[in-house]
Amino acid sequence: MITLYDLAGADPELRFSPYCWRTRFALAHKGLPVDAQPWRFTETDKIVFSGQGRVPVIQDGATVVSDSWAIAVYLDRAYPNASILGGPGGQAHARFINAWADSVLMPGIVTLIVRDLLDVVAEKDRDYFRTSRETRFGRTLEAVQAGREDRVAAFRASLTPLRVALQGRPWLGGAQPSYADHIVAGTLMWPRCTSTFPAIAADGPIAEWFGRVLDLYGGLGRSAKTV
Ligand SMILES: N[C@@H](CCC(=O)N[C@@H](CS)C(=O)NCC(=O)O)C(=O)O
Repeated sequence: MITLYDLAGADPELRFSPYCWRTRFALAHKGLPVDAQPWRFTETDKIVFSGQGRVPVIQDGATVVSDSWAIAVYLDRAYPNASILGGPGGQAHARFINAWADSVLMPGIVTLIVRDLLDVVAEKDRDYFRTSRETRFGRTLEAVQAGREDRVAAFRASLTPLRVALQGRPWLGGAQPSYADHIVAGTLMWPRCTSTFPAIAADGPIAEWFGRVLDLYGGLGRSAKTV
């Protein structure tokens, strides 16, 4: 069984990392059983064997892989059935989606929920979380999140490429879901699990597609713990 080190909150059942969710969906797509171990920000000693300090990390027998993208590439190489990347061309396209999610989608979401995140992280992570994120933003978490009701329309407008890509199509992967779907839906699991603030609109092509992803793999996303 593959072991996944998976970011958890104060509640060990609350799994909320946008990167770990990409890996969870990818593993489920391939039907690979996973032992998803709860990991907290301050538990870097637990993943020191991976040579870095971030999750997801997977251990598959003697093989250790960190970084959600590297894990997706590894999984398709080690377990070619039910491909998530769809060969070199598909991998190149998914690489763009990954870059878009990391450089546009995530920065858009974080300013809507970062103060809410403080309420869900483990007690022992709270100081680290506040200090590291406030250093990054140069402002308090409260100041970063303030005014989100006024900013959410601009965030939703920034999702137009996603909305257009999904119009009349069931999946980003085409007729079947692919890692492109896992990347974007995994990222959207982050606000879904940690905040009651509606980052995405309740209706329209994105909500409909996200609903379909939540129902995949026996309802893996839909049944996940939320605040
Ligand atoms: N590029 C990495 C990013 C991984 C990452 O940043 N993970 C976060 C959890 S969502 C983390 O471990 N953060 C540790 C920290 O902030 O100290 C990937 O795609 O896996």
